[in-house]
Amino acid sequence: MKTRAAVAFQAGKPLEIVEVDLQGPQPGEVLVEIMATGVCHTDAFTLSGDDPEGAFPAILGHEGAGIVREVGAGVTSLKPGDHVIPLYTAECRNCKFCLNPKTNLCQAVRATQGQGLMPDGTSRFSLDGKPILHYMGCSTFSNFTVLPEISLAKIREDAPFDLACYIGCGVTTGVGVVAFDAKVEPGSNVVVFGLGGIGLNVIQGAKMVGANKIIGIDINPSKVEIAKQFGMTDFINPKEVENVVDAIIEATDGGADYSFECIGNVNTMRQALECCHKGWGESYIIGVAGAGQEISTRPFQLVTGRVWRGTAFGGARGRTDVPKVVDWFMDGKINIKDLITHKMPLQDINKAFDLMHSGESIRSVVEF
Ligand code: NAD
Ligand code: DAO
Ligand code: ZN
Repeated sequence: MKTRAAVAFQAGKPLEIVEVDLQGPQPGEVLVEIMATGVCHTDAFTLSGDDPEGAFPAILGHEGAGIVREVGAGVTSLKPGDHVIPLYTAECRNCKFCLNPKTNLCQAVRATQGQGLMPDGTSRFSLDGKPILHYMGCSTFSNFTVLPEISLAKIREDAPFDLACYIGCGVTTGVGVVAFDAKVEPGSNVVVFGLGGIGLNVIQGAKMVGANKIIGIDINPSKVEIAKQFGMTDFINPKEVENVVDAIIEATDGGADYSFECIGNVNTMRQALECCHKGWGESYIIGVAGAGQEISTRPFQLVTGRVWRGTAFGGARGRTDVPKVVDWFMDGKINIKDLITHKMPLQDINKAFDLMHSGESIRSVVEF
């Protein structure tokens, strides 16, 4: 079949809207009509050429929601008409990783996914007979896309696509790290570094589980209003205090119970660890630092009980946990609407990248 897609032909160049060829689902695969997709920093990172795994031409996008249109042989958990969210972290429920309760990093399709290919080592997309690569196993910047069955979470049908798509990355990453990874207890003091699309979701996750103080850290004071709306109780601008770590320790009677780095900066990662309470404070790295960068701290920070951890996709096991996050949203426990600051049709998708780079948007959503 033919499908409209925004193709990244080259690093650093705008996406081009073209009709591409899409081969139908092979055994174990599913054809999905994407109804809406968010545009995330990771798409921009890959498009910029800085992503060591980035390869072109490719159809980017990994934060979508849509409807199953066809299933390949052997697919048992999905049928045409089902509403789904694509998963950039699959959940096969069978690999060594899925069988270990300590991780959500299913490896069943990891190797081929990283090469922009389906599990059989080929691409379903092509143009003029030449293959176009998939991206993060999702390629949601295409009206129709093909994914492995294990890379799709079935969701309830009353969830609106234009908001639910954000659950495919940003919402689950932020809310999930609080609920699934850190398991933040009610009454905890929480510190969130970076009040962007991820940090605001950490804040609303912390509010949802009943945190006490939720302290936001950002160098951009324009984020304060929306962060307060999502549950931030205190704000510290590092530019306005002598030492941000000392300011947090003072505001929390000794340090954070939990801190979350949602920037991708190795200096703020260190601050996030060192602002944790002696004896038990846990710091989670969510932000992705540039290739080759390294973190450091004095080992005595760990000897004295602080814990440094990292997380991908909020620790969520996609097929199991994404439907739960959709329920939280539909039950009014989390707010997505106010984080979607811009919407546009596919032909204007490059504007979403401009809005992101200028800091004007929290999340742009493309509707097909
Ligand atoms: P964003 O750009 O929307 O937000 C970043 C915020 O950090 C901004 O508000 C900015 O003003 C603030 N900031 C920048 N430098 C700062 C500094 N030195 N001190 C304090 N604040 C500072 O980004 P986002 O979409 O929220 O993504 C955040 C990070 O999370 C990115 O690195 C992204 O790649 C990563 N991410 C990780 C996962 C995961 O699963 N681990 C998933 C999605 C995104
Ligand atoms: O190596 O098993 C693996 C999967 C790694 C996925 C890590 C994702 C980290 C976050 C990147 C940004 C997500 C949009
Ligand atoms: Zn697995």
